[in-house]
Amino acid sequence: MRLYQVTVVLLGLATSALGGGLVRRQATNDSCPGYTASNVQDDGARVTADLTLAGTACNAYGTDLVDLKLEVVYETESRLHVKIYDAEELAYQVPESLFPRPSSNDIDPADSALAFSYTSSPFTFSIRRKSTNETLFDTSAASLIFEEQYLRLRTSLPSSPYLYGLGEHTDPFRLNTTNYTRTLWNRDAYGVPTGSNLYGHHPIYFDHRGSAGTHGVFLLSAAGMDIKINDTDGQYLEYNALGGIFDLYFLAGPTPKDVSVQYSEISGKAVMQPYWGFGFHQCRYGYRDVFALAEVVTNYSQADIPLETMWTDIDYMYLRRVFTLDPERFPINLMRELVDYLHDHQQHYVVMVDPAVSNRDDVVSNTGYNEGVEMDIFHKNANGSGYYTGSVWPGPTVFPDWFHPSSQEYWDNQFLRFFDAETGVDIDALWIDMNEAANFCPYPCLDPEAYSDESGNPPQPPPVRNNSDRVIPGFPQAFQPSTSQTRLRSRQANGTGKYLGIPGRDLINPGYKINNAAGAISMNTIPTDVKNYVGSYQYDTHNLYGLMMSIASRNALLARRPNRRPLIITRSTFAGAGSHVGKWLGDNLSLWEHYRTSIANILEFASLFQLPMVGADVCGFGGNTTETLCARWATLGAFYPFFRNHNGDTSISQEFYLWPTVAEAARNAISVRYRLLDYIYTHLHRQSKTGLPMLNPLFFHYPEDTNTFSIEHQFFYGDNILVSPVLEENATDVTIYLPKGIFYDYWTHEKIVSNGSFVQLKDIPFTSIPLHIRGGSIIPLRAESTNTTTELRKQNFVLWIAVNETDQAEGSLYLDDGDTLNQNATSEIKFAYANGTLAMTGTFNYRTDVVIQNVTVLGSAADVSGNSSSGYRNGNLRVGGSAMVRGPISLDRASSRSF
Ligand code: MIG
Repeated sequence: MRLYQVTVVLLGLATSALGGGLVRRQATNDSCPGYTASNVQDDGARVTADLTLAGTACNAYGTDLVDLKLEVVYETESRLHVKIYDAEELAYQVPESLFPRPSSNDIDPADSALAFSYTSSPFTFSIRRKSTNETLFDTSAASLIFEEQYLRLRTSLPSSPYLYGLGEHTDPFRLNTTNYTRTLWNRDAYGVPTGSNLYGHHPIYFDHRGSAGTHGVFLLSAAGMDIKINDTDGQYLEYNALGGIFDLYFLAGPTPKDVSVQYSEISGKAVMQPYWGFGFHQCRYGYRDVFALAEVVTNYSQADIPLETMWTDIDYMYLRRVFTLDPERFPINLMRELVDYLHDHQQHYVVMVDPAVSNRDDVVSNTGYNEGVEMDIFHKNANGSGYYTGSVWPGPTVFPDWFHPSSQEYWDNQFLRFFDAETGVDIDALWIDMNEAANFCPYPCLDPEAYSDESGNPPQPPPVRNNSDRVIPGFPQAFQPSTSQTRLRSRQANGTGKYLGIPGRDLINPGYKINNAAGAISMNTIPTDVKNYVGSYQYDTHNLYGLMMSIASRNALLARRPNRRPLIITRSTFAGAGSHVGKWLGDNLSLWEHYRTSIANILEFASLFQLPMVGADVCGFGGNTTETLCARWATLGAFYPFFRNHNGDTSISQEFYLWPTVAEAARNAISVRYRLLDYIYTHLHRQSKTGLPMLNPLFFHYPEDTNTFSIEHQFFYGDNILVSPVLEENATDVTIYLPKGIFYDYWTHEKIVSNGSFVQLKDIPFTSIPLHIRGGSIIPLRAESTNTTTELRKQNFVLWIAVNETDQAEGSLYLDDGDTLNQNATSEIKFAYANGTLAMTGTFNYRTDVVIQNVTVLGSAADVSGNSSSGYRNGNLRVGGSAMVRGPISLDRASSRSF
């Protein structure tokens, strides 16, 4: 290796591994020499060059690499790929198996929307949008630094840019532009604090420049990093990474939606979800036994609130050990009866699985551990001896090494056994947690026995509850008082190599300290010097752990139910995760603030990161919710793609039926959600095919309307339903922005012609939520809501035609069986309305008896009187416009009707 061997001893650089102190040597960076380009080869679509360190190494945080390579590829008309990597090709690169690279068309640069240019000495490059001659990216802002453990690249930006993305975070949707650091290092982040690194790693940003266009920049890197945005020294964005390479994709847009589509060509297309996954889910941490689950199911049904899926947290496990059942509280026979009951009632069941496996084998046999030992798939200690032992819920635990070639077989086996449909817990979907990976034992983990929760307590089983007084109507005998009592008793790595990481680094204490909120990078996770089976280290692959568990889990669900779409909800993600799984946003709190920020957070995942099946814990996870917060949150959550009430173990209960207002809010909201289920399902299908997002921030629709650029509390559900929740505690009004155009109040069908203004909506009860339909759209709805999505699929459709200024509208409807992985008969129907005629075209292969039973043209009848709040006041749906029934319209064939 031709590395500078000069070791500059930097005084003050030594910091404690435990403290994770933030020693910065920014001053040193300024003396870094950068690189000189030579041997430039330009064959049109591809430009390559050698980059050589241009002077004395600055060794800011380690050793400068002397020889780099540049590769620029004009991959498509709208995508330009710039890669700066070490000539030796040792620095870590994310394997193709985890992040398949898009293929390049190697186009003629003349056909590209973007142009790459460079200066040789020092080497800098810039990316320009040719149509406007606008510079999008310009690295002359600071010298390039490429060290063994520190990489820096800075681009200058126009002042006060509109940047979005770089998740996962709970900061404003439009990112701060001054003195701002976004740290990416996946972490168990209880309370989802702002200004800190959270569970997921998505290094893409959208740079929106209004009428000058939008572009995207994706850094394909798994490295821990700080991305700094500031305006000292000119406005800039700067990557500061702990390793990897600069693997940058520039996406030309020019519209925000174009960028989403172009990113989907890199990240992979979102995975299709089962239809029932859009039903309402109930969960909490702390359901103490199977009776408690049954009670909740019954209570929902008695309250007449549709419950699609019952969830169970780690409570079901024997002392929190994965792949075991607590034989007293969650005995297998009752678990099977519970699941049978749910299935008989067209409901579903989901449990949590954590990656960490308890290393104890007592009382209840720990097959998950024993088989893992037999297959030797757990992570070894950094010194190679024995398994690395940390602490998670069950106390001392080991961690699957997803790089181990047998890890998939191991995971499949656990799922096939524990979730066996005939003898095990017959789950319908899966919830995976703690996969950052989270570890309660701080680094260095000297006593894994000592930590099994955040406060360091050993695992405590909940007290057994006397069931003699518990009547659970509708459940089988085994759940009733007479019988419940009796039931209750009842080799080492291959060494480093290509792309596996530069050898000889300090994998625990890199010189540059990212701003990890947990402290040092090994803190509360698998230590970063732990080697993966293939020879790479957690130092480089930490951020991939959740993605790898996601992929293994999806495969394992497919192993037990081939050809059924797996619904998997994960906490930790990496770029591209949306093509495998859905995600929830982790441990928010029952705060109005978190209710509000959830909107930007779901938009980030659905619209920017191509992970559309996303939702926050409705009513809040930590802390105690209130009746009004939970009511409002029920109505907002109904417009999250993934809609689940989930709660922490020490919080007061928050099932929707517990307060009258919340119950009514939930009934209203679920009813709207279900009636619109095919509408949003159609959008998910579209996103899975094209990358066009199923949720839209306002600026996605109105990219030239500057009023929309910072809006983060309103969004479009699908393309056409504007959701504008009330935002403040005790408030019954909200000021919303209605972009220029025609809108129709969802509840009253009142037509609103907006010239692009902020309007105040008043008298919005806690049981409702303002919704507006965009003029120009046709919305397919089920005629009635139902108790389950299985019943919903038997309902006829109605169409609401919301015409635009020229009395036209269009919409679409996708139909399939809702569950099969490989569909063989689907319908993709386009509706178009013009000149009083509704035309249906498309493909019509999905067989159904369901028809369109009526069609309503909104706002076509004489005025609907009253202001926009009147519809809320009495809670009734008042239909303005004319409902036209012209006999049922079949969904089997193209047709055309005049009205
Ligand atoms: O450290 O399984 O985010 O949803 O209820 C907490 C218990 C572990 C964190 C998850 C949360 C879940 C909880 N888990």
